[in-house]
Amino acid sequence: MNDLLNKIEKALDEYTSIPHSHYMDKVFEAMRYSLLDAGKRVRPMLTLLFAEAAGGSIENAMPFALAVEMIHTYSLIHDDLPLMDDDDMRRGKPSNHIVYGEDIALLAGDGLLTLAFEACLCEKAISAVGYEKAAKAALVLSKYAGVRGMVGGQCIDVMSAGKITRENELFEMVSGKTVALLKAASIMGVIAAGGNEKQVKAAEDYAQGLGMAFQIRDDILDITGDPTTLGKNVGIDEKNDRFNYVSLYGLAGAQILVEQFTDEAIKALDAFENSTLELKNYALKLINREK
Ligand code: GRG
Repeated sequence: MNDLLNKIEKALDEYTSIPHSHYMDKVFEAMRYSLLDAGKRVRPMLTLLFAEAAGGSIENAMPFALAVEMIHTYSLIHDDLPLMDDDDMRRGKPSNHIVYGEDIALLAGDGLLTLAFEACLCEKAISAVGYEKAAKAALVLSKYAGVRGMVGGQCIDVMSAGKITRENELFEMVSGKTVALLKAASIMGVIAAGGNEKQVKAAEDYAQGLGMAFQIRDDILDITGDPTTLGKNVGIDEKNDRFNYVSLYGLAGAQILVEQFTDEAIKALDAFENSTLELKNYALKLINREK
């Protein structure tokens, strides 16, 4: 695991070391400030682990792992802006706009969003997996990151503040806001490895369970978590009048759901012939995560 994390870190650094004019110094610094040496790297880990599970290599899947982490980081930068969640701390340091200003933070997010698609379709990606798989992966990423996925879920979140009180609406919001990008991460790993449709479906099902568990644990940590360990502020949902799984089931009930959704994720792994022990252990590790 640590070896994979180091490889992701090194590749993110290399991929964002792009020659540029001095007018762009600040935006590149801002992009790298939020992207590098930060975060748990859940999404790129899923891409790499699913690539291995489907019989592929870490190296060939790496451009897609970088892409999903860049999209995730852009969403965090934009989410922290005063016009969204208005949060001043992220990944253990002041949020991007606190350091670079709102204009540069917006552009740094845009820069990461678009660079992600360049990573999927760059020369290295094409020579690793070929045009067809690279295009398929880019399509999956665009679908799950956009209005059909993460952006759609975020729209429900923004438009529904104080209004959602039913579980089916909450499920729809979380399936977009949090689950969709985890699905993209997992499916892209299978695609990069040349996996079959059954494996694509299994990766999707695993991410559905893991993503629900991940978000519900996030809701719990928003109440019980330590801001220093988490690297972000707590009490955000209450501040923003957001209904979540803890409002619905209480802390203990929500933790039971975390375990149930994790079980569902693990069951989906039966579709793979190669060992999926690391994916299983990864899901189990996230059940009691404190950050
Ligand atoms: C399009 C203007 C515009 C904004 C998009 C889509 C979006 C903003 C924000 C959604 C991002 C968000 C807060 C999703 C919730 C998912 C979640 C639990 C994120 C935290 O992920 P971790 O814990 O974070 O993996 P690290 O820092 O470890 O990577």
